[in-house]
Amino acid sequence: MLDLSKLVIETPSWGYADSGTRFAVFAQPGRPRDVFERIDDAAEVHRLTGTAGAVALHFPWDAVDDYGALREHIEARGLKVGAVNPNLFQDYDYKLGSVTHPDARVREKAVAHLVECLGIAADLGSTAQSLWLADGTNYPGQDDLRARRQRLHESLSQVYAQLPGDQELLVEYKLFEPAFYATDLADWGSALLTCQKLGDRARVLIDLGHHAQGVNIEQIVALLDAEGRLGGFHFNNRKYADDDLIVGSVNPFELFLIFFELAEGGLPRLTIDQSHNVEAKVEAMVLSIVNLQEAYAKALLVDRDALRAVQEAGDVLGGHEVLLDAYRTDVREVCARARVALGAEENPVAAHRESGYKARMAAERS
Ligand code: LRH
Ligand code: MN
Repeated sequence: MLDLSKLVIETPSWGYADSGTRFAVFAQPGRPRDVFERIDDAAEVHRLTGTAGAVALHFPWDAVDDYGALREHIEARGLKVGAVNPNLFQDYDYKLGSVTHPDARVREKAVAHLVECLGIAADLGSTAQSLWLADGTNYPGQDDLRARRQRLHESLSQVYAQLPGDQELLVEYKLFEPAFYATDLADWGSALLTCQKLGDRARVLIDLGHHAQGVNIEQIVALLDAEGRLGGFHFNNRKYADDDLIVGSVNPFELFLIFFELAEGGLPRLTIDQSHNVEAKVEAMVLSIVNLQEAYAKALLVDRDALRAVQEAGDVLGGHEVLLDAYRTDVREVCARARVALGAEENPVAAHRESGYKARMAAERS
């Protein structure tokens, strides 16, 4: 019997809210109007799927006056607070960078926001800071690349020194955008070096949309996991750049291979990071969780002893065919039974459509 209870996936509060591209934001009827309604949608996704038991929050997007009340609202709906995501990419002062900015006053402001988020996480019972920096430059010569690196480490070490004992720091890298010449944390290597400089509770977060075309992400998973520095994931999928599409919707085989590597070690923090620009947001999140459940179930099917035997025998295709055997297995039925065992829906997407939740929210939240 497949056991999905170990799969605790964080859905992102921002995945339920308005989102779009620089060209347009298409507001959807029934969209949540505040963090409390975003939590309600996250709870509905967990009710349907059984493995979306936590919600990642973003600040100041989810800021409230009373974090105790917010925590109560989240826990009353059977959810846990996932990672806390600071925001150092929207304030005007951060145009030329935040913790890497040439001006010390701007760096101090950025560090103050990061320290504030340590307190918010403590109030909410969150055990992780999930840090993505938009910091970078657009033209050669715009700034000194080494000086920016030094500022980055000086600023983050001030924050790390104040990191409460039960919290970890997840460092997310991204190849480009919004910077289009040099991004200060552009790849796994620069993120890993930064984590090693900061301390043991600093680990790397992999966002599937943050790599150059053709990069072997499952190999990065294996490498970081072997170093004990794999902190977490932002699951989504892309065809071109940071498209933030539904996980598994473009390259389900890659997702399977990532879970194959993950199943080898322990599961790190698993978070969805998507923006649903034209598709129904709650249904998109439900389908994303189902895709993750199925990739995980297929990865658990791999006959690792058989795989090791053919690999040691140098049987080139033997190993590939062992993986294909698991990947080609239809796990929809075993996942349905596993969800029912968790008190969730056999077919969450169909159940969501039949529930009338979308229409009800459109009426209630008009
Ligand atoms: C940056 C990113 C980051 C979030 C943001 C919403 O592209 O992946 O993780 O803060 O999206
Ligand atoms: Mn991300």
